[in-house]
Amino acid sequence: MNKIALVTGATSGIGEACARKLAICGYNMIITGRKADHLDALARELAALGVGVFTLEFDVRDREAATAAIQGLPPEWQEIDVLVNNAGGAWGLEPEYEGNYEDWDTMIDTNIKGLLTMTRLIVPGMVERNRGHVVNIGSVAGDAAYAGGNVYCATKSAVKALSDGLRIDVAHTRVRVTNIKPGLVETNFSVTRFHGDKERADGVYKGIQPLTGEDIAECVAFAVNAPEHVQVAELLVLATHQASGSVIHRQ
Ligand code: 8X3
Repeated sequence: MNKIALVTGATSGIGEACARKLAICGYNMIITGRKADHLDALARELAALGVGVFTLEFDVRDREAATAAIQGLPPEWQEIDVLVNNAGGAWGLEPEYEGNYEDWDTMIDTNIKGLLTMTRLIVPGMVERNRGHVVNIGSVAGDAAYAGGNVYCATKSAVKALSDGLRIDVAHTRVRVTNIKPGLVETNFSVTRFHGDKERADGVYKGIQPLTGEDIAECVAFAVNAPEHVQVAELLVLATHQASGSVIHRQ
């Protein structure tokens, strides 16, 4: 029986690339997201790779829906070996004193509370089985704040603290915890941040070759496929001409 991996926010970007990569690695995949049609299309693609696929349509912000989805998994899908907490994003780039309350709530509810909910639902089984791997998608933004990043950076700092905290709490087990911290990755990330302003989003990646979702998926696979005694605790992955969240050399 293949191992099982669950990826949240699998309908686009890093999540979609992770789902594809882990399926290629032979995992049976549970893919979750908010868009049923995207989930179905990806499920068909992954199934064609010869692995089992289960789709769960819910928003990680909806704790009741997340709980019902995970608790309602058929018995053969319940023993999740790898949880990729990917669902998240950035909304807005205003100065903190001018920020939008709704954007703040969306980021805090998705990037922090959603990740916590999934962890709370899935990690007890891992601890009980004494095996498993949690991969949290953090960010270079969690290492230091950058202009306008304020709340987004804070949520990614929280992902670092929650990854470190979980690693401590499961240190007596064989469960591993990895925090992957990407820099500039060209996905829908900036389109979301700028509320659909594609031109402004494109500007973020002007003059620099950004990372791709696939680059990050490779890092996830590296951590997950490492020998059992190896725990990749953290990986900071930047574009070559990026030195930090705020230092980017553009050509
Ligand atoms: C995404 C990376 O540098 O745009 O988390 O914040 S950055």
